[in-house]
Amino acid sequence: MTATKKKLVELYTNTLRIRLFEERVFDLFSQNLIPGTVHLYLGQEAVAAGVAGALDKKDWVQSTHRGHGHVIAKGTDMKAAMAELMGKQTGTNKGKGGSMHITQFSAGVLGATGVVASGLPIAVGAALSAKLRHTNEVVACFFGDGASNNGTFGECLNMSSIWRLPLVWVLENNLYAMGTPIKLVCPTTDIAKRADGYCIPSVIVNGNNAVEVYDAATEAVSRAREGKGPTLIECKTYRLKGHSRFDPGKYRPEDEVKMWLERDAVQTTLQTVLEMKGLTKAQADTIRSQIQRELDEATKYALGSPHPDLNETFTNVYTEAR
Ligand SMILES: Cc1ncc(C[n+]2csc(CCOP(=O)(O)OP(=O)(O)O)c2C)c(N)n1
Ligand SMILES: [Mg+2]
Repeated sequence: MTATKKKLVELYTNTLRIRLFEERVFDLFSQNLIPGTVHLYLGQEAVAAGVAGALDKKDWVQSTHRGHGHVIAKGTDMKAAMAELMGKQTGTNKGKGGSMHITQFSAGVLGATGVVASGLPIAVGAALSAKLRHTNEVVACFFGDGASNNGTFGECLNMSSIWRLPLVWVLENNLYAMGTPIKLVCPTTDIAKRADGYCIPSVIVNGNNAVEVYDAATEAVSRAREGKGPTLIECKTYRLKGHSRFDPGKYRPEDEVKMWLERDAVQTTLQTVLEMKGLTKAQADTIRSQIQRELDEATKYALGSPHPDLNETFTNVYTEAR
């Protein structure tokens, strides 16, 4: 275990921040205050918290359609993220992106994307850019088990390996791609094995424990920064809700859901941090109250923000004519 006491506090705080943010988003979405759709990150919080904890501010993350947790863990302003979800002018993308396009370069967030597996080539490009510019920056790219069956997965892993790019591939294996169980579409549930074919070292971790994810990510980030190339981290995890909107996720067996509820990410991370004496129970309670206040402020800010002006309909949407 490599985490300092300060880091342990950060890991737990970020895991809980994402959980409470997503619970609030679910509530606001149910009240029709968030348009479009949302893919909640509930259940997978420890992955983003652990990976972001191993990155520096100058490093980058590439997100997915299930991206709220990734961008918040990397330091995206919670007010701007909430405003973006509501389509408000004060949002990260001036209200024109919404849930699946939250982007904040100043926080090191390359962006979320609604196109499954489209983040992988973007991450390869960003890592190649960092390498050519000698910036010493590292890129962490999140993607799902479903995305690993897309052709870009093979192309991108190959390129990242042959060019020794400063990349960390973070595979969030939550066992489902929409309603399709992984067992139906993958010959193995340990997708990390595929990295061997590209000579990329890989590791499988409990994605519901931010401390375990952090340890693996720290090693992967060091390798990347030292010019030794990419690592793939497969995080075993589970989403607590359905795929999106009001999908009740009824296709999942009850005993499977029960087993994963017993491995809850917030509880597992808290237990580890308490055992490692990073926090006391009383301190953990104080952290929860602080996050609730932060969240109340972000919600109030987003609700009180204006929608984009009609005159700005096409601003930042198309490139200017030359
Ligand atoms: C190229 C493409 N194909 C299909 C879809 C529809 N779609 C949205 S999410 C999803 C499942 C993705 O599964 P996974 O990568 O495991 O991510 P998870 O939803 O489990 O986080 C699919 C098929 C899409 N958005 N883009
Ligand atoms: Mg999945």
